[in-house]
Amino acid sequence: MAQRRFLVTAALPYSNGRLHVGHIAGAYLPADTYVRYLRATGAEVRFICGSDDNGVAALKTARENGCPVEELTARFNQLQQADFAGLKIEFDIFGGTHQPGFVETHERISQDFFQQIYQKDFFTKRSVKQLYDAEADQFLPDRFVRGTCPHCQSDKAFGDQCEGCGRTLDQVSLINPVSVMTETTPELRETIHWYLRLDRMQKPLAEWLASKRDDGQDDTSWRPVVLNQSLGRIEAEGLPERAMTRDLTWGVPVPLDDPDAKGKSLYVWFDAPIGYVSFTAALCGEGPGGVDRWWKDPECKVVHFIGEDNIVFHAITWPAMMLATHDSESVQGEPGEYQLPHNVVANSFMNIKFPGKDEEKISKSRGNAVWIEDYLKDFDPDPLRYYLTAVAPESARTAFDFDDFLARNNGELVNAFGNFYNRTMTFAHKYFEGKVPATGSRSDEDTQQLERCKEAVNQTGHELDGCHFKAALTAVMGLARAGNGYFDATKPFLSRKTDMEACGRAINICLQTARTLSTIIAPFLPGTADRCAKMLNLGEDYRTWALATDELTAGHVLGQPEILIKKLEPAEIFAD
Ligand code: B3M
Ligand code: ZN
Repeated sequence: MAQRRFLVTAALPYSNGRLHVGHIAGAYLPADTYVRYLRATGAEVRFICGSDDNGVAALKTARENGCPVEELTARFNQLQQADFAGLKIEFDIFGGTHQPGFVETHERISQDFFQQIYQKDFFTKRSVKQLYDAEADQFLPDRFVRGTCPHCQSDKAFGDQCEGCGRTLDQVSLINPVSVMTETTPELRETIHWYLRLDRMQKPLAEWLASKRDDGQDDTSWRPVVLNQSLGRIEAEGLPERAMTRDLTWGVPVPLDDPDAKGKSLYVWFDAPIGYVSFTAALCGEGPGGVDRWWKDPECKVVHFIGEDNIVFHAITWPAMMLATHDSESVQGEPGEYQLPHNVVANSFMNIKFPGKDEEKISKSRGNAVWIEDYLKDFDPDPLRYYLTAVAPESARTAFDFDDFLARNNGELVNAFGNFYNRTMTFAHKYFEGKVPATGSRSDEDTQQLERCKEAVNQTGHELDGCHFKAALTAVMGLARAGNGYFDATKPFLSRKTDMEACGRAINICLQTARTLSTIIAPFLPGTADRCAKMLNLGEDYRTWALATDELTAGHVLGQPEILIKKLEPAEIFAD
C-alpha cells in the first residue's frame, strides 16, 4: 500500500493575545493528537501553523497598547510558540503572515492567488458606501466600528460580526455606529472594493458539502456542526459576493495596477488561509516537490482543525477561493490544482467554571481564562492534554471546570492508568528481578485480556481516523481499566505465595497490556507515553501503531519504575 500523505493545519491564532485553554481544546490539541497518530501509522505528515498577523485585530490592539503593530505581532508570535512548545503541540513549522522570514513569501503567494482569481474573472469591482472616520481620515474596516446589532439589539456588534448573536454583519447596517479610533460618529462615503463571486460557486460548493454527510461507509464524513453551519448558511442566504479587499495599509497590498487599488489590502480572511500554503512553502519549498505535492495532489489529504467561529471561512470561503483558481470542472480539483479539504474538523467553544461560581464564557477582556502560560508554570502538559480531550467540546460547548480537572486527573489518570502501571511494575521488580516473566500456558482469561488489547488498538485507531478524539481516549482508558480488572481477577498478590508460575503468567499479561497502552496513549499524552516506554525499556519505535500488540519476550529486562502521573492537590490549582 502506498504511504498515506496528510497536510494538517491548525487555525492561525491572531497574534494580538495570549492563548487560553479554549484555544487549545478547540483546534490545537486535537490537531496535534491526530498528527501524532497519523505518524504512528506510518503516514507522511506535515503539520502547519503560524500567526495571523494581518488585518484589524492586531492593528487595534497595537493602537490600544501604543506600540508598533510589527512589534506586537512578533511578541505574541513568540509567546504563543512558547505555549505550544510547553504543551508539546509540535508543528513542523510555525510561521506568521507578517513575520520576518515569512512575510515576503506570504505576500507573493497571496498576491498570486488573488491574481489568478482575478484573471479567471471571479472578482467584481464595486463602488460601495462605507463608514468613514473624518477625524482619523480613514475608512473603518470591520472591527474598527462598533454599534448596536440590527438583529438582536446587542450593543456588542462590530462592523463584521455581532458578538451577541454571532451573525455576520454589513457595517452599514449597524445601528448608532461609533468609530473605535476616535469615538466619533462615522459618515458614509464611497469606496471601491473587489468582491469574490461566491454566487457562481454556490451550486458546486453545496453539492460538495452535501457529499460529506455521513453515509456510514467510511471515516470521511464531516462533523454535523460543520455541515449544518455551512449548508445552513447557503440555504438561508445563498452565497452573496463578499468583499476581499479593505481600506487598510496593514496587510498584503492589493496586487492590481489600478489607481483604485491604492492604499488597500487584501481582506485578512483572504490572506490568512493562504498562510497555510505559504508556510508549507517555507517548510517544503515550492513547485512539484513542495507546495504542489502537499496541496495539489489528490493523493494528499488536507485536514483543517479550527474553532467553530471559523467554520464558514474554512468550509465555504476558502474552498471557493481554491475553486476559483481551477480550470477543471471537477469540484475536488484535478492533479496540479488546489485540492479541496478532505476534512474540516471544528470544535465548539469552551466555557469556564471556577470553584463555587457559575459556568461562564471565557472572556479575554474580563480576564477570566486559564492562560496556558500560567498553567505551565505549575504543571506538566499531560494533565491538561488529558482533561481537554476528555471534555473536548466536539459536538457542543463544554466547560473547563477546576474541580473536574482535579477529579479526572486523580480519579482517572492516576487511579486507572497510573495505578495499573505502578502495580504491574512493582510486581515485576519485586518478584521477577525486573524482567518479563515466562509466558507459561495461558488460560482463557489470559487470552481474553490479550484480545482486549487488540480490540483497544483497533477501536482507538478507528476513532482517531474519524477524528473522534474523546471516544478514542475512552477506548484507551477502557484498556487501562481492563488491565486493573484482570489484575484484580487473577490476584497475583495471592498466587505469588502459592503458585509462582501463575503469578508470572498474570504479570506477563499485565506487562503486555502495559506495552500496548504505551503506544495507544502516545498521541494523547506524549510525555507520559515516553515514561511508559522507558519503564518497559522499549525502543524508539514504541509508538508504531502496527507494533502495539507485539509481545514483550520473556526475560526482557524492564526499566526502573517511576511515578507515571502525579496526583494534584486542590491547593496547587492555580494558586497565585
Ligand atoms: N485568525 C482565528 C480566530 O478566528 C483566526 C483563524 C484564521 S485561520 C486561517 O480566532
Ligand atoms: Zn446580534
